[in-house]
Amino acid sequence: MLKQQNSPTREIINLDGLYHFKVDTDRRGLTEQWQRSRLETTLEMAVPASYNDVFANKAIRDHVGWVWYQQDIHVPRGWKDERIHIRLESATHEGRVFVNDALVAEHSGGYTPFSADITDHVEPGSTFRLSIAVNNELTQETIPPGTINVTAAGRREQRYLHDFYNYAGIHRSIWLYSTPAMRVEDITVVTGFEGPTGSVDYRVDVAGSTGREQILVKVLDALGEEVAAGEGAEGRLSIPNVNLWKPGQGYLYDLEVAVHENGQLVDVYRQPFGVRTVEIRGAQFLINSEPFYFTGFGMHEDHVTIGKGHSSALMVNDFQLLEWVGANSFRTSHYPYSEEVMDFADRHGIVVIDETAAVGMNAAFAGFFGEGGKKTYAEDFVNDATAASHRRAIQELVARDKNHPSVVLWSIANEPDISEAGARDYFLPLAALTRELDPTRPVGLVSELRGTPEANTVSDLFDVLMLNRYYGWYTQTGDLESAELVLEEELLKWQEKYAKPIIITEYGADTMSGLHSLYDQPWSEEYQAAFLDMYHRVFDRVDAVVGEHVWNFADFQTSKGIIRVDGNKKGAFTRDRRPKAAAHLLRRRWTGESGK
Ligand code: GCB
Repeated sequence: MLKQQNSPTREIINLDGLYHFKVDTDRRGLTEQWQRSRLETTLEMAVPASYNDVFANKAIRDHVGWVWYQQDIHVPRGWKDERIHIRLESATHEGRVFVNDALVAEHSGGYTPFSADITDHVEPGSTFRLSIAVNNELTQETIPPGTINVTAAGRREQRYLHDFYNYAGIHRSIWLYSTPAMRVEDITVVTGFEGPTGSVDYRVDVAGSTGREQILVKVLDALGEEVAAGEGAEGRLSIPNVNLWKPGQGYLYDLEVAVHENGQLVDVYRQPFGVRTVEIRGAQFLINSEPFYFTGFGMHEDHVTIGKGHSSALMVNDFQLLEWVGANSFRTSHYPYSEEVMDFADRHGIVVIDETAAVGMNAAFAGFFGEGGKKTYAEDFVNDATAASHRRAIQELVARDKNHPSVVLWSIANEPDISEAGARDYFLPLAALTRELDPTRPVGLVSELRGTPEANTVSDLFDVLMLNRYYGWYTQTGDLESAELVLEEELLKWQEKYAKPIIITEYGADTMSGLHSLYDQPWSEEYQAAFLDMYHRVFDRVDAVVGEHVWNFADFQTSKGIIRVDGNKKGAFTRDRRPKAAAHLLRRRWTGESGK
């Protein structure tokens, strides 16, 4: 799916800002068709942002169900002969879009974009009423899954087994845009190189084809100079003296695709891309045929007040801190991040492990909620409907992110149960689907402690082993000596059994910024630093370890619970992005001499 773009044949209007906002407390909005008139409300809500922390209102923060956004939108008079589209970069977790009275789009999956052609519903030169209903409910049919309970006090309550707050709303931008009737609908770019010559295999899909169009393509370098050209919907182009996209050096080209008819330009679209290769060889992860070692974090889209809302200023600051600390990569734990983040990573040479929102699919975690003995792959938890949503989540992620050079690895789930009967049948088709959609990138799944080298039934299905480990925190608490022994022992078993690259996708300790101790005191800054230091010693002794992602980049909000104190505090930075002692330690390792 292509993003909206300004070009000589297309125009875009950003629809961010304040919307009339109404919480559908009694679940009446859809049946009463609130889109048909002005919302009865005095509340206003900003897009993009999570609504939860914006109002000083517990009922809004804890609301389970639909909320409505509404605004009048003007359509430019100059768009008379154009197709007119609306695109939401996300609506978390389910969105319905109405133009005046009509439903024009519905989408489930809170972190991927969707769009609709609304030409037949609007009049250029006039105004329409845009209403967007957004539902935050998580069920067995959603990714991530969840359940809705009624509390003893009669309140509907959202439960879920993942460890981040269920922020909701319109987290990313909304766009109105025009295209010609015949237009570039999709572009796929796959790159390679031989010596100094880059290769670009491209495919263009055209919508509204008249059957008489001519497709012309050009490769433009970073200065806008043409370096290759061709014709046709598919083909291979060569770039002499190619500038590779490399970690730390995000060199980008544009593939300019022009659709002509009768010698006239009909549509033109520029798709940025980088020339690079990714390959697994034995236990090595190669980018451009060179071994790559991942340093960085599992992150979250999470900030004070705006929750999971995108902010360009805060995004730039996060990337600045990644650079300061010497991180070369991150994982989009535990859902696809905003398209602006992916574009920024491309431009700045930051390597990304791109993850679906399949998180919390593990009955073992239900124990925390007093629901021991539950099964994961069962009618009342991860079932066929969950699998269907999971397939869609993978399809939408690959469709959105396939052309990003920064993305080097797909992570199709975080910490599902991988040893229970049912796990292999569940993941085998999903791994195959991901490879079919994108044969060029390795595929993995992130696993937790219980999926040991002996017990798991799925690790052979994947190209990379991504492991989350918390020895010294959840087990061997405060005992780093023992933790060091069991960690090393386990990693050596993985290395021996699978001979695949291992990325430690999570390791970390909750830490109260400002708490100090002379002893191995969990929650102190010293303990977090000693914990990370110990893991690093072990990583440096295990050859198959090709990456270390600390959990987490920054403290983040979670649902309430007795093991969280106003959120998860495993950040190297606080929630307002101040460095803990651990951040300085990581900086020394990742920018200095020590380390692999
Ligand atoms: C994990 C999860 C992550 C949690 C983390 C923790 O294994 O993948 O979402 O936040 O542990 O801090 O417990």
